Amino acid sequence: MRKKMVVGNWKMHGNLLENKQLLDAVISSLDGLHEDLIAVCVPYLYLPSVQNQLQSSSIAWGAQNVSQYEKGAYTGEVSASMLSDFRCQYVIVGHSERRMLFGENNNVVAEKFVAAQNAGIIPILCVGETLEQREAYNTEQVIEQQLKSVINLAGIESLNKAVIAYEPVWAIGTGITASPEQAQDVHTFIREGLAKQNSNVANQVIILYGGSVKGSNASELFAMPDIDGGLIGGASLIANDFITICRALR
Ligand code: G2H
Repeated sequence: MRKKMVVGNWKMHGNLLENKQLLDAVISSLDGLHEDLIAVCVPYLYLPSVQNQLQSSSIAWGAQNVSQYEKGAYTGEVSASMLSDFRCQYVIVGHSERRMLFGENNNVVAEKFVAAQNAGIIPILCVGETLEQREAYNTEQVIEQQLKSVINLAGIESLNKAVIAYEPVWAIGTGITASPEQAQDVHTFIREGLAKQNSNVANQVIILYGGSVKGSNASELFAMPDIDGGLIGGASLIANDFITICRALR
């Protein structure tokens, strides 16, 4: 039986006070009361304070990006071992904002995936198509290629220690959510594609849906058989919404 999971992706939002208030509310509603995996991926600078606040709770934390390099003259970069110093359990790799705004291609994303795993951190690998690609009926091809780059570099069994997040780019921060059926179709495609290579990996890998998930639509998305939870952006910044989304896992 796969675990269910909700991950908040705070993106470039928050400050010390707001973060504390948000996590206070989340801890008081969810700590110890859920069997599911709940995590927040926060801006690097806030990792020490978030670690401090969450370390004795059942809520995990992580980062939103990581360097593909171990160490060296890479001004401004943060390595996976640095994230380990702050006990990050997760790191998002290949978010479409990184791919589109910061030029990360499939090869770089695969290297970041490996760097995270080498440091014992679980990568949350984001895949998804743009509107243009969907309208050109290229969704499956795009996602297949995004997964293939990682599998070619790290091997299919690397997905035993990873999470996949399907995030259609056209649904990110737009208020447009993929319908549960649209999302399920892609999740099935991903799982069936993996099953052809390794059925154990396919059965156990957590596949999250991300893209304008809110308290009001989480239940119907999470009710789909291959949607194991969500990667939540905007709504993860609003305590009540995030708590409602976490509760929608059951
Ligand atoms: C997709 C998602 C979180 P939002 O980027 O990764 O953000 O829920 O705001 O669409």
